[in-house]
Amino acid sequence: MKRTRIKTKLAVILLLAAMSFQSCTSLVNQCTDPEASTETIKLFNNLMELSKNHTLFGHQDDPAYGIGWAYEEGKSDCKLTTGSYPAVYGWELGGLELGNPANLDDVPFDTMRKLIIESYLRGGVTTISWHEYSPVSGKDSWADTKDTVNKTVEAIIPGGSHHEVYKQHLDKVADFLHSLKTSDGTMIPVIFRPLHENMGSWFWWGEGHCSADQYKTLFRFTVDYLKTEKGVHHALYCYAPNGGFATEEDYLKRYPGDEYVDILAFDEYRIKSGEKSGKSAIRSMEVLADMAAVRNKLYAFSETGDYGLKTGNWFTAHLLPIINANEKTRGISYVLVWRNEERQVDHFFVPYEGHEQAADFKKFREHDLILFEDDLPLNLYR
Ligand code: BMA
Repeated sequence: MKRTRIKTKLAVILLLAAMSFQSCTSLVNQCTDPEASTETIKLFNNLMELSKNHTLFGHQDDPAYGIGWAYEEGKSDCKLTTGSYPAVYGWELGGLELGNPANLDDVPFDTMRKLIIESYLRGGVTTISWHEYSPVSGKDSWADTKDTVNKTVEAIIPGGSHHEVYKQHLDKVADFLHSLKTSDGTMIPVIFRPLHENMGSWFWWGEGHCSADQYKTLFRFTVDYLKTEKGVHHALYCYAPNGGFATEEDYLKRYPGDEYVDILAFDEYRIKSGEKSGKSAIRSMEVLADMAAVRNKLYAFSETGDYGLKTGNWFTAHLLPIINANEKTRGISYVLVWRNEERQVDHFFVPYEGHEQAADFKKFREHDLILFEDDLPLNLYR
């Protein structure tokens, strides 16, 4: 049913596209990077179009490992329970900057690259986060953030004592991004989401550890350096503070600026429909919807999930009603839940095969609003 409806919609879209072809053959670049690659521009434009009626579903590390398996060709907890891979794949770079062969969650970067290329060829979307080890102490991004002011940001922005080390870290990120290409040399677009959850203080770039100006300087430097110095032109930039903001003013406190952000997003966990947490998430999406509309940006729910799925039917009874609450919430381009990691008790966010919420998750996939990879009505890069 769902697929037939989507295909009918696609036929209408194609017809309209064909009708307007003569008057509209040039590609309009709405990304912040004036030199964005064709595929990146198309990804942005297609997500803009799709998000009018749909929300793509994403899962962190999806084809790498799940509950009871790891690194098995073609496997995915999403696919095992719903029949399809997710439409969006989250990946994490933490550790790359140290020259490690695998990230902080033991995902080898070579495998990550291979899985990113494969998912791109299937039509999926890549989003990348970076829990960067401190360029000052070399410790992980959570270290020395409790009860102390961690001055890493001050030290790594231009003029700071460790600015050169930060640049070396970015060089490694740029090298990895440049390696994401198909056999014909097409660069694979990525949604890069650095310096996230910055309104809390659990990471060294968090609110308690730097001024708003220092944070903005760091974000801007990061984007400028990747684009201008390193020639990265296949990235969309996502700004994703933790949730809980109720006004545009709150959201903009550490916002680096419209020229630096393609996707306005936020992270918020353990949301329950009808409760304070659910209402707060709806409010945050409404704020983003209003801001995105006037700025011509995408908006997204960049991280969420119910740790260990303790809440019954979380996908259809909580997540879905929240993102389906009204026209503004429905406009989010994608929602991503975190990883299924069996080495930590209850550290999973999508049901695995045999889990009691597998049927509910399948029902979630079948909703018209939600798109998994097999439901995508068009190639996002064409
Ligand atoms: C956190 C947890 C950690 C992980 C980190 C980076 O939320 O999943 O186990 O190391 O994200 O992926």
